[in-house]
Amino acid sequence: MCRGSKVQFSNRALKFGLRREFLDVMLSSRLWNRACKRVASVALAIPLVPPSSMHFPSSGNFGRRLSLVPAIVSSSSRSCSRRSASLDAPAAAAAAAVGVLEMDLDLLSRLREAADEFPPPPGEKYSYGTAGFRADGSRLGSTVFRTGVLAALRSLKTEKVIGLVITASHNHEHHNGIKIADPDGGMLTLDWEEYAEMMANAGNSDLLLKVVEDVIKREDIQGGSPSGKVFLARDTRSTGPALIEAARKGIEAVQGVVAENKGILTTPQLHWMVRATNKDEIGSELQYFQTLSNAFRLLLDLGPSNLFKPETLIVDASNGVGASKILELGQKLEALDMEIRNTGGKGNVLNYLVGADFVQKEKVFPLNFDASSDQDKRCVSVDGDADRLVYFYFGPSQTDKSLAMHLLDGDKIMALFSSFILDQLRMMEKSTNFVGESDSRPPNVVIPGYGTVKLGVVQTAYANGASTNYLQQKLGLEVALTPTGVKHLHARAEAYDIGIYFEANGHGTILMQESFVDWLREHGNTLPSVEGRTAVKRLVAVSELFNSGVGDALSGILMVEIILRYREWSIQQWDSIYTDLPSKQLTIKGVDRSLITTTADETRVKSIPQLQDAIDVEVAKYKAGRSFVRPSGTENLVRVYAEAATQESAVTLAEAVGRLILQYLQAAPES
Ligand code: 16G
Ligand code: ZN
Repeated sequence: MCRGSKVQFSNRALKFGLRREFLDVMLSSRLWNRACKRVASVALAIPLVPPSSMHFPSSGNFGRRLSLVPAIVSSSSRSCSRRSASLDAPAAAAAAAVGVLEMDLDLLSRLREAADEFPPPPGEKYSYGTAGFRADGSRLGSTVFRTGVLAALRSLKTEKVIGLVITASHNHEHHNGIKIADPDGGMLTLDWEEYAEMMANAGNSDLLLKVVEDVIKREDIQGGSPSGKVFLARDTRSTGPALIEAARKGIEAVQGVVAENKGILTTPQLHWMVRATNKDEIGSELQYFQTLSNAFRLLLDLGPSNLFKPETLIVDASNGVGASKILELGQKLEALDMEIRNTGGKGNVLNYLVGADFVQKEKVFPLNFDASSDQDKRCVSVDGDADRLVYFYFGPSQTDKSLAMHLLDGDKIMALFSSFILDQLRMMEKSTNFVGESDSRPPNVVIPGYGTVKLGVVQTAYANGASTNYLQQKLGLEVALTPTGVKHLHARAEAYDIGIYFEANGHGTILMQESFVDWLREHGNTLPSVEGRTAVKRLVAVSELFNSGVGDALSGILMVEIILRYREWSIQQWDSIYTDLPSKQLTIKGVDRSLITTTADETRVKSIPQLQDAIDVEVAKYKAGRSFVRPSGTENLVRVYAEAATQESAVTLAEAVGRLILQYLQAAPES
């Protein structure tokens, strides 16, 4: 920072001379750390009019003294000793007299040197995308280092612990990625994504320093105390350890910030630990397991007596981090029998033909599952970093007698959760003998003493039309649509007292406002009936079970398993709450995805109106047809979604729209 301040302060110095105002500016600048201030104090202590005992060359009244500031500043990105060497004689003497020469001098004194170790690969352009940076793991060192720097600055800015996780989620093993968890355990605030991109794309260390200094200025970040801390974690990818080291170096290149490596964790675990730590709770992994398993047990205890016990749950762990974590969780839960498959190890490739993304997108069962030997069993797939889950089973297909895989995706999970939460609210409402007026009908529930409890669900354009219909028509809920990406759904869900969000791909959570949960804790036991009070306790337990920062496959599994027990439902009964409209997803590679921009809900192309017109014409040919295209935020491709009355027509529609993309994007001018 001091280094970057060089130009700024040199100019100011020229303008002000070495007048007291200038030094005052220096001293009051929040960009200067204590050490810089001390050196400036020393300068202030030197009389402004040179004492007769000191002889300055005749470069004007202040010429000699002017060099003090640039000298301090210009050396500030180097070591202290080099800095002191560049102080001019009187300043050095004065500084030495008060013993400041060996002090750490500023926030970024180590950054340049550290950054030089991680030069950015030429010609790459990084985008923070839907959920952090993603690229081939071997080419991510510089981006990870720089994101480490940003996380450190974010920690100084917020004066809280920040999280940084190295993962590429459901993507191939050779990919990797990095994303930041904010102090509340949520995703990095959108305003800072721009900084992340500016830093990742700075062409060399000088430019990086410049960007960092700008961020420091814009955010008015101060060094010194309190110091910052960043928790680091990674998934099981082979490039993970080297990238963790790059992140650590980035974090610790910022003076006063330390990295704490939490080892291998699921993404949601890291988010949870950051949130808990910042709330002055115990933010350990052990406590995470304890919290989830306690909430699970409590919910079972609060359920109907003689709780129904379903068969063993079969878990596809995607050969990822979820395998060991689900095993560990399972060991704490007597009431949940699980058989875990695709646990990684030799020859078992992360996310390859396994995992939630594969199962949900391809609608195919994962490796090591078998339609006939696993027939009717309740199965769940999580993704590579265990923040998504989808359920499935093998049973007779709807069209013939053959065995088919039946998918219960994020939409169906959300439908299950929403109906459960709604039941609890209705029980509380009933308990108060509240005679509902129009505003107590869905989506609102009125609890005297609290008022209207706002319950809402959030989906994206990928939500199956049948699920939206179920939520709106059957449950009477308000359904909000946002762009793809948890950060968007999460932000929208925060508008409710209880916001439930899920993407069809299985990422989602139940979010409860802290003020609502506080009210439940404080006043819930005043509800007149046992049923009402029990419902309150269940809601409080649900708030404990769920990771309120991001979706968590482990919480999701526990919640599904609880509701099935309460309802005494098999997976088939759960599946039958509505029937999905047939759908198909495709990806189109080899086109410039940046040429496509869409409306906010991602259902229509904005940038190429002719393409949208052509899609409309195609969709109109199909009964119950719906299709949209959007550029991926995580991969270099365009995605196509299509829905129609039959599976064959959904596939044909998706393929037709895919051809339109090729036709229009290849014809479109270069961006
Ligand atoms: C990431 C997002 C997920 C989103 C997906 C879209 C998080 C934690 N994850 O996995 O929400 O659905 O990207 O990917 O935000 P796409 O842009 O490639 O379609
Ligand atoms: Zn994931």
